[in-house]
Amino acid sequence: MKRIFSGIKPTGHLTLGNYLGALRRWVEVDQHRADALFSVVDLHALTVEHDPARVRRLSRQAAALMLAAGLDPERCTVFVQSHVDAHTRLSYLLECTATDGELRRMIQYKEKGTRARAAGQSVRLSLLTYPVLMAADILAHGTDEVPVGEDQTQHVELTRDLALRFNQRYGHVFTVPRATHPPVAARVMDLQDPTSKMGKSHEPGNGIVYLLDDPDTTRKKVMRAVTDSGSEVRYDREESPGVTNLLEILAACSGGDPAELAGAYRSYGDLKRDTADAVVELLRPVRERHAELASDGGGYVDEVLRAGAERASALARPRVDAAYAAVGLLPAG
Ligand code: ATP
Ligand code: LTN
Repeated sequence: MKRIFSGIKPTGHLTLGNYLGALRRWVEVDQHRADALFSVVDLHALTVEHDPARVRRLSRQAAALMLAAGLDPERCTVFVQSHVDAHTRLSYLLECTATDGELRRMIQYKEKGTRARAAGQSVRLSLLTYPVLMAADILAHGTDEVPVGEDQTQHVELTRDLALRFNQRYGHVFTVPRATHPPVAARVMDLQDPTSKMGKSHEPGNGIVYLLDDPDTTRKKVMRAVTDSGSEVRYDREESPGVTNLLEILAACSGGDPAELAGAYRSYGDLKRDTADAVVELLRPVRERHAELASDGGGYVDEVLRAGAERASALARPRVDAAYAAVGLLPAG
């Protein structure tokens, strides 16, 4: 059976981008067709300045939202990355496989590093090495497929390179994974700045729809989305990024094709109204189930995470042990 692995960082409240680009596919497709593991990758949240209490709160909330969105612990494994030692254990071996040049080329490192410096903050070394930990997350579990948004393509490519290099040097230990993306909305853009990605760690504002926003707020954000000069509804990322973003979101919500949908609209107002309705209805059940889960004080979520960590640890340990042996480290006994 195919193995699938993916993760979400507790760096902010989950957004519509996280949902359309990743989580929704995990729920609707991936958990039904493979042995799938989904992780709150909390160690990755420490690569930028963070508040410990907030990371703790957001980790619980991310796990609860993953379950509220429909991940079923009977079908897949849901766990917190830091509960499974294999990830950091393997990360070190992969740091001995990757080169510093490779990591300095990562777009996310360049972007986030620039942002941190501009804010007068130092850049943590872990921001540079973070794609190696991500590779370890993936490779520790013998992953075949990594369902992610488009922004993660480069990191999964690096993971493939590291797996191939390691296997070539030390013998076959790792499966070489590939990234999969949703057919539309693999890169949801900020509604106020449709040339930049909707990111959960960005400064909150009207451009970001959070899964837990109430329907009125969601509607207002979509209705206020920046569109383009002109009035023709065109599906064209370069020339019409704002409208194209709305078309992608609407298509993802309604199961349509964004280019075809463009032909059905005469005005931006109608497009916004339909998109707002579609987003509100799509997120309604997730918000409702999240409220139910939150009302039991988190006991159910904690139990799912405990069982998930146990299964994930058992799954990863033999492969990471094999990697340790392959590079020439003595077995512990
Ligand atoms: P951060 O702002 O801290 O970088 P993020 O919002 O990019 O966070 P992650 O936790 O890094 O979110 O990503 C979880 C998953 O959601 C990944 O598969 C990522 O590709 C996907 N994703 C994140 N933002 C978007 C987006 N705007 N459009 C589509 N997919 C997205
Ligand atoms: N780097 C990813 C989060 C992430 C991930 C993973 C995704 C960490 N480990 C393993 C897929 C598989 C991000 O920034 N979205």
